Amino acid sequence: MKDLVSIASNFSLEGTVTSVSPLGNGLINDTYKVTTAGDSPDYVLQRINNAVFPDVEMLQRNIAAVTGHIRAGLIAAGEKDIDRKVLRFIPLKDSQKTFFFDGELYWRVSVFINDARTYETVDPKYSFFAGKAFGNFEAMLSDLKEEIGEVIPNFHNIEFRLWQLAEAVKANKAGRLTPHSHGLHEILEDIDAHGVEMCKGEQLFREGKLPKRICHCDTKVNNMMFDADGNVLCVIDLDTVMPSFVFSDYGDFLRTGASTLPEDDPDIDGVDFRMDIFEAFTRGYIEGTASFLTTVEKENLPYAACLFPFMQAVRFFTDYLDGDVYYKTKYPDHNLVRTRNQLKLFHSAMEKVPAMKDFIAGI
Ligand code: GN1
Ligand code: MG
Repeated sequence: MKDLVSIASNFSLEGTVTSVSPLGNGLINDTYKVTTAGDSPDYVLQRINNAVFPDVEMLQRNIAAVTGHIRAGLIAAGEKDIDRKVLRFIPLKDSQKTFFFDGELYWRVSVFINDARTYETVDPKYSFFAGKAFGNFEAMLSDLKEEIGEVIPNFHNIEFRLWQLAEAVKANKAGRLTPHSHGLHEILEDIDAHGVEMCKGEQLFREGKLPKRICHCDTKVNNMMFDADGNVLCVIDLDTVMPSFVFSDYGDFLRTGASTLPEDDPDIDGVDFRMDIFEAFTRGYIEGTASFLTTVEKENLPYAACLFPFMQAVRFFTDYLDGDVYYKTKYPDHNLVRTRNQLKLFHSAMEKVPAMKDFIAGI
């Protein structure tokens, strides 16, 4: 294990470091809490997963632009306690860079937010707050001048994800697709039957009817910090912030928040799309985005609620055929179970599209 205290000592921290200990349960980066003596702030030290994010310069430039803009907006609005409402990354001692390369691994440090917590599941009340907070996040970034790079190109482009699946089928790297492989061809047929319909967003974009905006692109509920009274403090995990359709943030939250079961639960029949969470989150999201959301975007929110479980099924199934090289798996068919789970959620959401449309029309 690297000497974490000496890695942290490359950053301009206030105070004396007393301990470094593991923090959180992220799947991509390794995260630690850096505790300092006395009244100095504590910090979060992270090892950046350089395989998933090869362009660390761009990654940190994006995050600096986003956090700097939100910070300026909060100051202009007369907000207090700003270091708990937006992340602050710490530069190195000898340069303005906000990451440190130790010759092998990349590291960064931000201020630790005191007296805050995250949640793994949501009730309708919290999903309303989450909708509003993710909507506000996009609203705050709607007048950002700096260019934000596509840190993972085509990340939420379903046409690209379907192309990747077709390539995985052709290559059949893990040899999992055989004429007799049970159920796999049915999955491909199911995906194929809905592919064109699910590419509607990309089509609207080509027709000039749908904008790209700066989105968070990883809007799981546990990426939001709440204070002790249940108020939203800020949005965290800003690695995937990039230009995308608003469908990304709206749809990916519901994919996790509105499912009756976790994304890898093998009880496929028990997977269902929850309308109570949908309604509360949608109400919050529409309130938070009132300043910019267009009619086309608003009318297609039910499509987004279907697109994200569909896209996740495509991504999981691609990885299954590739031999489990992208997502961490705990058993051989883990990605296949995830695929079936997400396809079930997709169909459940599809059935509820008319009800979703009625609800949105009534707001
Ligand atoms: C990955 O690691 P985590 O859980 O934050 C993935 C998301 C998927 C998610 C599925 C960079 O996110 O896009 O929705 O798994 N992140 C990346 O659980 O690929
Ligand atoms: Mg993440």
